[in-house]
Amino acid sequence: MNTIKKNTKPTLLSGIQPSGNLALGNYIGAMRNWVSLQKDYNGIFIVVDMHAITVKQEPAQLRKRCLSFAAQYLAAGIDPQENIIFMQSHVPQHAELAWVLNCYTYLGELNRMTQFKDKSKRHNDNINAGLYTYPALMAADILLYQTDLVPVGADQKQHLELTRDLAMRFNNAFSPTFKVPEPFIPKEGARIMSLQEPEKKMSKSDSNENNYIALLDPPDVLVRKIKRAVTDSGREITPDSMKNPGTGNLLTLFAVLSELTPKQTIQRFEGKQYSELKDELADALIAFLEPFQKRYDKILSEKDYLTNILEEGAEKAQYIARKTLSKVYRKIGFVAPGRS
Ligand code: ATP
Ligand code: LTN
Repeated sequence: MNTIKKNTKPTLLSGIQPSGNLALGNYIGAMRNWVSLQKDYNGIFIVVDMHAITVKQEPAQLRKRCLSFAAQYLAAGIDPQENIIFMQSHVPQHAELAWVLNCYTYLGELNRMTQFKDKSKRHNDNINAGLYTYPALMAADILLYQTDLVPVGADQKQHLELTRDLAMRFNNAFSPTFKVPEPFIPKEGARIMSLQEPEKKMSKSDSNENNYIALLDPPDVLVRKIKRAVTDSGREITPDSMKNPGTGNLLTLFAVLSELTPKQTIQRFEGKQYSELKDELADALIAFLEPFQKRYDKILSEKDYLTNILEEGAEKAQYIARKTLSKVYRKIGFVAPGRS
């Protein structure tokens, strides 16, 4: 009798660029769902270093941050025994498939990408070709692994739609090659807003550190950032507070961290002063981040542990990626090495 059980779990894949300091928006919009979904999927979690260089990075800092991000994936609760965790640049098939997909992506499609438009404005001294073709590399990340589900924040919806279009375009032009992935965008917290400028999203590489909570911020910094967060000009929480960008954002943060619905959160704070919401939110944040930071410090103190996980992750990833890429090369008409 065959005792080897076939692994029939679907594949879940996501990645974050090691730019800036991993922030609460990234955790709530993306990582939290990686953790909660991992038991039902084969998880693949990537530190997308190649995407990070689409904006200027200081090499020594980038090197440190890549390892720090991997350690934070683990500290958040990604189980390295059950999932594949690796650095994008350790698996050359990402760049290779990205090139092919670039040749099936229309300029009109790339011109519509809002992330490109936003980043071109923010980095107008460095509007490079990589920033423009970024979505083809992201599609390669996803399609190489025959991914079923991609948990991301709301800002990535457009990139996911392009990924799906590219998969279908390729499958139709040749024959079924790629699985067409589904996005997973959470109902609550898909778009956490900036603390000081709540009309824009919280972003880990914001030049103003007061705009975001970093997962590695020490308690006194957390408290200070929450105290300074912008609310509306009222004083007390009302059912309408959810609609205000600043106050609503703080209520959403509290709801997510305390696992309450928005309605339960309003009930809890209705009639209370904004300062009470801020105090309770700061306490909830400290209760969540302190153990996270302890786990992080421990992981970083065992350097080989992380290096081994990443090495093993890259090996497993390459095994899967090679299979998809060789299919793609065959279908588009490249001659396999050693054949004539
Ligand atoms: P950067 O400022 O470096 O561009 P970012 O904070 O926008 O970074 P990304 O690396 O683009 O982060 O995103 C990583 C993941 O976090 C993605 O799934 C993205 O959708 C999610 N995410 C980013 N910002 C937020 C946010 N404010 N609210 C919810 N999810 C977010
Ligand atoms: N573009 C994403 C990061 C990213 C990603 C991925 C997310 C790169 N490759 C694959 C999910 C799956 C962003 O958040 N800016």
